[in-house]
Amino acid sequence: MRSINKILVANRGEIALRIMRTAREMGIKTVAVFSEADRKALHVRFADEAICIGPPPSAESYLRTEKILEAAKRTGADAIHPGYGFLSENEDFAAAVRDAGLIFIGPSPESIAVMGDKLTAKAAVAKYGVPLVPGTTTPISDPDEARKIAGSIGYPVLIKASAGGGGKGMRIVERAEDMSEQMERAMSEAKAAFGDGSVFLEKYVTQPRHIEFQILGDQHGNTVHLFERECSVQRRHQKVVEEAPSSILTSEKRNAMGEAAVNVAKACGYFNAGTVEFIVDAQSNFYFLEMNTRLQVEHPVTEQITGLDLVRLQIMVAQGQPLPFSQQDLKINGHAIEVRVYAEDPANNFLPDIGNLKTYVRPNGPGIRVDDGFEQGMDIPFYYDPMIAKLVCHAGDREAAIARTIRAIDEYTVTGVQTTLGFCRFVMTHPAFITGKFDTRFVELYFKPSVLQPAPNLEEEELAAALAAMRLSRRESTPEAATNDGEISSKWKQARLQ
Ligand code: MV4
Repeated sequence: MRSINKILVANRGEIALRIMRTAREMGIKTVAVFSEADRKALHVRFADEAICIGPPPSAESYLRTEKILEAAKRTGADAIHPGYGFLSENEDFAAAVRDAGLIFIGPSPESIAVMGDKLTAKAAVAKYGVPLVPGTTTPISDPDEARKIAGSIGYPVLIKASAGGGGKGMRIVERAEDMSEQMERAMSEAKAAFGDGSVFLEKYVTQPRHIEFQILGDQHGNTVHLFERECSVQRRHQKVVEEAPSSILTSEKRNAMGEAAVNVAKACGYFNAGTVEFIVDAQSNFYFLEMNTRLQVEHPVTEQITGLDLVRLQIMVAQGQPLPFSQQDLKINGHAIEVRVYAEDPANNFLPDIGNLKTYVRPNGPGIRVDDGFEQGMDIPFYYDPMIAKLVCHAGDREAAIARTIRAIDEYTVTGVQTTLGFCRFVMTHPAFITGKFDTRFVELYFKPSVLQPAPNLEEEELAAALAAMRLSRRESTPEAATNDGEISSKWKQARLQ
């Protein structure tokens, strides 16, 4: 047991704030690091101390191990939380933090290394009886051998880069005659993108669902799972909506997958919070895909259904404390949905729409949680991920959580930049989403820009407000006029609520 007094958060935005809030509740001091683009950011204001670590590009600031370690030394921080992204899954960073005599609030560098490479990850978990997609567990470079394997598992097959992640470097092979060309392409792409040209083969699972399990391990060998998150609604490997629990899992399947997830963690001696990703086919067979060795963006849905604070648990585990509960103590309470609010224009191929948050009014009320890092009037910097906020709604069951999410989206008012709120509303109201009958092709199958109602500009909003006021005052005297104007203004109102 080594107690932490001051945490440096090696991150920015909503996740830096999220971590600092828990630290403060635990009586732990906080240090922010920031780039020159983030001088006025909320995480800088929230922290007890803040240190500038360089120019705006992440490669010159948030990705610089030596600057972060120097900031820790200068402020006397005794632990570093990496958040997600940036250096969070960099084994050299985790090792450098440990070698500087500081506590890394994350897993060991060895666990990060094993799970960072898909082939070493598959090899490690195979020994623990975790189901894998049929395919190879060693690199393959000979097209003849690849055709032989593909012939026995059946086409289509998928070529994946061992070092890749998030769908990068994947290639579908439909027929034997395409194998040589696709393998060559995959290997050279992987070499260029990751500096490692190793590829492997897997049977291509069609219509898959992406279901991931939150796991948590301590440094005494205890590991539990905190149930699943359904993340099938994605756009180009970018998650859009996440929910917990998944509407397709029976409790038997949940237990089986949870047990497999715990075994994945055990296979790499994992401690801290982590996520085990599974792909689930149309027959409900599940297969291990990869493990993310960090706190995830979508961790709040798990917090809402379990009542736990994952950051607090990460800090406790990092201090060497045992988990304060066992698997049998954990229960799912209700249903939670997270929608990601990006400064992107869904009508224009989701192009980032960075700029000034002219109006920024958050939804509120029962069951609403907004994790964000902005206030009205702030600029969204061009250099980083354009996520404005995560809107998390919790209710007694899935139907109520969907209704609550729609209500909250309609309360959310953002002007100055385009956002994905209207797109998320489209998802919430789509029959396939409502019935739970969807897979990772949801966006591809159902979304086109014309499904979005147009978002008005500010003058139009003012006009709408004036029309609404007129309608209200006339309704008392002349009903016909009210009906007529009422139609116009309700259209405006619908548009405004996007
Ligand atoms: C697959 C697959 C089908 N079959 N593997 C995409 C990202 C990476 N984590 C793995 N991915 C996939 N692996 C086999 N053998 C389909 C995907 C996939 C996917 C997975 C999860 C969520 C969204 C996805 C979108 C497209 C493809």
